[in-house]
Order: sequence, then structure tokens, then C-alpha cells
Amino acid sequence: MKVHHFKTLDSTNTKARDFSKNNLIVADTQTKGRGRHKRQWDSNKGGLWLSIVLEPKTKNPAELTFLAAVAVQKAIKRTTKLETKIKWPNDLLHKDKKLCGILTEAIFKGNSKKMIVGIGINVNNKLPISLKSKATSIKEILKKETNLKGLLTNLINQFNTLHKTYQEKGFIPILNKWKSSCDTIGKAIKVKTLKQRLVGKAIKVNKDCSLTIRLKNNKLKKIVEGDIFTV
Ligand code: BT5
Repeated sequence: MKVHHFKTLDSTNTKARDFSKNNLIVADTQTKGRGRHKRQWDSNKGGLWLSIVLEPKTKNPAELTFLAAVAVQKAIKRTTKLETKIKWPNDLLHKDKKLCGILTEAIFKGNSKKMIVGIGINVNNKLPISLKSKATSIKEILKKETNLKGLLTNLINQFNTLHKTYQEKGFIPILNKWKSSCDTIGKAIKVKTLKQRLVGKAIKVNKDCSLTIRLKNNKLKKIVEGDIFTV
């Protein structure tokens, strides 16, 4: 993986569109960092904001989001000893506060297909007051700075290892690792999708990365996108 470092970008995911597979774009700050559905991603100096370009066989970007979540979790653990939990579909939490968000975008151009895995980790960056109740940083938790380069190196190693497994053995081993660190299953949750709001219990995460919930009327429902909140 070749690393391309920039001081400032609008978004590493946007810049990554100019690159081919196995390139990694990292920026000290982003002026227009984004989350899902064009939501704003706060990207001050001190965080790790990066995108990895891949050309996978899969049509499902969520598989790479899951892979990245496991890689980030392992890299954070190895670098700082901090334990985190994965929250469906694209977050890493520490004590219910968001430490990392992942945004995988698929780009189709003619016959070629690229996927860009965007990873944002709050490391030494300051978070705005508006996010204090739902987000945290490694610095806030450990009360000390973490070396960004060291964390990035660990992340690349973990990502490469998992990606090799993924290419050789498919998604199931990745899904199994993801499931064992996932904090969502078995919990009573509220779900907010683009179209509806639901209340139920998280039952399982499926092979296609969707979440099955049991509604109050006992019916099962598959959710493919959305935000979940524990109740
Ligand atoms: C995400 O979206 O969590 C995906 C975030 C991906 C960011 C990376 S950074 C590198 C790459 N380049 C980009 O432009 N993006 C990727 P979502 O689940 O939709 O969450 C977005 C929501 O998280 C926002 O609406 C805020 O409420 C909250 N948020 C914003 N900035 C945050 C931060 N730094 N830490 C924690 N939460 C944040």
C-alpha cells in the first residue's frame, strides 16, 4: 500500500478518486470531511483521516466497512491497549461514544469499479462541543497524545492482513471477527432509516451485512441502512 500524505484536503474520499487500488490517502485536516448521506464529519488537526482505494470483487461496500472496523479496532488495541466495540453499521465506540466512523463509497466508471474506504479516527483532535455528548477521542480517554504515524502503521498492517484473508477465504471469516466485537446484538434499539423509524430488538447481522430486528409485534425485519440507538 502506497501512502500519500496531504496537509489539507476537502475530503480524503474525494481525493482518493484520482488514485488506483492499493493507494492510501491521508490528510492532517479535511475542510469537507463527510459521513453517510452527506453528513458533516468534523476533521480537525490531530485526528487520523484517511482513505484506502481497492478494486474488490464484491458489489457490497459494507463488506469493506466491516473489514475496516475490525482493522481499526485491532490497530487501536495494539497501539494504545484501548478496548472498543463495533456498532452496526459503521462505527467504533468507546463507552457508547463514537471514536471512529467509516464511509465506504463505490465508484463505477465504464467497466471498472473502485471502492474507497474512508476511515476517520478521533485521536488527538479536539471535538466541537456539539459532539461532546456522543463522540470521544483517544486523547480524551487516555489523557495523553498518541503517535499518529504509529497508529497508521498498525492500521495498515491490520488492514492488509485482514484483506489477504478476505481475498483468499471470502467475507465469512471477516464477518465472524466483526460479530465477535459487535455491541449491537441482543439490545433493545430504536432504528432511524431514511424512510422510517422502528423500535425492536437487534437479533442478528446477516451475510449481506444487514441487521435483522424483532419488532414489537414479533415480526422480523431486515434493515440495510440506518442509525441505531440503544434504548
Ligand atoms: C460516519 O458517518 O461515521 C463516516 C465518517 C467517515 C469519515 C472519514 S474521514 C476520512 C474519509 N474522508 C471523508 O470525507 N470521510 C471519511 P455517519 O455514520 O453518517 O456519522 C456522521 C455523524 O457523526 C455526524 O452527523 C455527526 O453527528 C457525527 N460526527 C461528525 N464528526 C464526528 C467526529 N469527528 N467524531 C465522531 N462523530 C462525529
